[in-house]
Amino acid sequence: MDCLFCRIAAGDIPSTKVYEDDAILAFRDINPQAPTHILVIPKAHIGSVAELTEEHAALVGHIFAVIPQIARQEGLTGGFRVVSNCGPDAGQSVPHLHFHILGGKELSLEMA
Ligand code: DGP
Repeated sequence: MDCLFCRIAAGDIPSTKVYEDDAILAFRDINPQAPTHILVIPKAHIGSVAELTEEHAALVGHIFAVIPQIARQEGLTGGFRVVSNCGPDAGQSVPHLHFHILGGKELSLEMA
């Protein structure tokens, strides 16, 4: 399958990595919406949150154990936001599950 984030996970397309292990990769967003804007992805292809099942519980748990590590590493002491856009109404533009970590400034509370 020709998936942009699968290609980034495979190293075929370069990215600025901030964390990597066997299961997941975190890298800087190419179009940052905040001073710190990182994407966390599973290396295995999952389309979005809409495709998650109990089968993915350990993987999602792992992602959410690593997110605070990344936030600490990035010095986001004032807080941060975790966002996953799911489907067209949410503006998902890359159909591979990803969690945005946004921080480094006071973020707007606007949600829609
Ligand atoms: P979303 O709109 O939630 O699907 O977020 C997709 C994000 O992916 C968007 O913030 C921009 C980012 N992005 C798209 N293409 C690339 C790329 O080639 N490299 C990196 N680092 N980020 C990308």
